[in-house]
Amino acid sequence: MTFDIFCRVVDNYGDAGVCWRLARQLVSLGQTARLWVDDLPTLARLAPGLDSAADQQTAHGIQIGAWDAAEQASPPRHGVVIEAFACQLPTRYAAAMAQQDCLWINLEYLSAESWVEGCHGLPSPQANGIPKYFYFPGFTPATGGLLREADLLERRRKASADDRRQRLQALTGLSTADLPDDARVMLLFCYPDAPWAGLRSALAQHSAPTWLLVPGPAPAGLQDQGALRIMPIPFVPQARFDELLWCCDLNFVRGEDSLVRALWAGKPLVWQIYRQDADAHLDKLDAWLDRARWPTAAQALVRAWNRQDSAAVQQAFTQALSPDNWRAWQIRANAWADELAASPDLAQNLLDFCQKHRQKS
Ligand code: TRH
Repeated sequence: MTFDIFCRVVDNYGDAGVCWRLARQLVSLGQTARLWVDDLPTLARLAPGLDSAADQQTAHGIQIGAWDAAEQASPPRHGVVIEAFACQLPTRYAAAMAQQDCLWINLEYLSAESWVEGCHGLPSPQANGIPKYFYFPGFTPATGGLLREADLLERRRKASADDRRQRLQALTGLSTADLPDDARVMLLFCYPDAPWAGLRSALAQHSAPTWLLVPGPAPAGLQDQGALRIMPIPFVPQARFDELLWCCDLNFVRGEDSLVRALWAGKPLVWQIYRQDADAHLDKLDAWLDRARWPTAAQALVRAWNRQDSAAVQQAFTQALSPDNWRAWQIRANAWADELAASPDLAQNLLDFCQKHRQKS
């Protein structure tokens, strides 16, 4: 099948990150993928080697087109058109879809809320004469699932046998010879409003040393203190982002795609969810925490992190790092990754969904 994926970058990296990952997955499943994106420089940060100025190019088997060029393009005959995150297709292109007998999918944002199960896969009638199907990623078999490459957990297992210092050095350029044996390595990938002062206090006073890896410049004021060392690192290509997560004992992640990758790492993680109006994101966070079933202190840490409450972060983090809580958190994180991996991944589910619809029509 041919998949045309449309992506508008609202901000940050997640919109392009999810679409690029999905396109790569579909190609690896033997499908044809075209990706139309309105912000090539952002995509090129995730996939170095792309030409940020080219209207058309092919990379990793994916045809990549600038958004403006899509207005002149034809939808693929009997193909699938994926509108990522309700990004609104170009008018002329959308008008041509019925004649080309396309299947129209709106790929939604990830949510752990239970209503998602009831809405996943539902059609909604559209002005161009064909229905648009809502496709919800999610954490249960009644949803569209989570993106996961077929060999991901096997690659993770193999990487765990490698020397961490060497892996980290090769990936980030950090000189890791003086990484203490008993140090914890943590990644801090968060939004600018994260209450990092609480994290700094908890780690500075902790009995074991911590190396905190910060992609890009660290927030002003987040400096070495006590047992804590701050290590700015470069942004790694998306294809190697998992390796970075695997090197760490705990990953602070954000948005959508880095959350899913940190889940597959099978390690403790702290998620900073993308903010929504009227604090709607806090309900989404609670729904996710219900499924995560972290130890109580780890749950309190995630809530405090998302409420910008530094004092509560310091207290909960200190508790979450106590030997019993830490062990319980590690065990649960690993078990949850295995539980989630028992379901088919999002790209395979999507392909099955489209093939079923094609057979019916
Ligand atoms: O960057 P994000 O916050 O992106 C988004 C957007 O804000 C979007 O509008 C919003 O809707 C969505 O979140 C929920 O977080 P995310 O989704 O984790 O995307 C980050 C991407 O960057 C992900 O694909 C991983 C990648 N990445 C790298 O490839 N290398 C790196 O070094 C780092 C730190 C990240």
